Amino acid sequence: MASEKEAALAATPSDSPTIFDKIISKELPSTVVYEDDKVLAFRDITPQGPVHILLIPKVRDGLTGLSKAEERHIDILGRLLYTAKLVAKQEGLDEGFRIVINDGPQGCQSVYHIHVHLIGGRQMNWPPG
Ligand code: DGP
Repeated sequence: MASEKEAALAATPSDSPTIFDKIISKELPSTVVYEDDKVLAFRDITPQGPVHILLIPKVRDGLTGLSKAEERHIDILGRLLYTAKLVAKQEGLDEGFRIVINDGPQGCQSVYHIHVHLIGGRQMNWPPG
């Protein structure tokens, strides 16, 4: 399997449907840890820590990545971050966690449906790679 970096460099930034649409529709199985009418949170298939969860808006509405955010997305962006905090608590990440939003090829984004990575359960390093 390609590395995350290779996958990101191979991905074409676009507004086309992504694998996450199939996860939202449940056509593709995933381990869902939180769901409401706006947000879906599920375990990442290539975890970078004991806990690695992706939080996505159920409706993408042009938000392929953070760099495409417009004023109408402010509510969903806030909701994604607030939900990440709720899920971190639910996962018992009381000692801390890392939130990541990769954007574009240099940011190592491979799926063009905005997503928040919630990673925890181990000591993080800084700076990131
Ligand atoms: P990014 O590189 O920031 O675009 O992150 C995309 C993430 O999506 C990456 O960590 C792997 C994850 N991913 C890709 N395909 C699937 C899938 O089919 N199921 C799940 N659960 N995660 C996936």
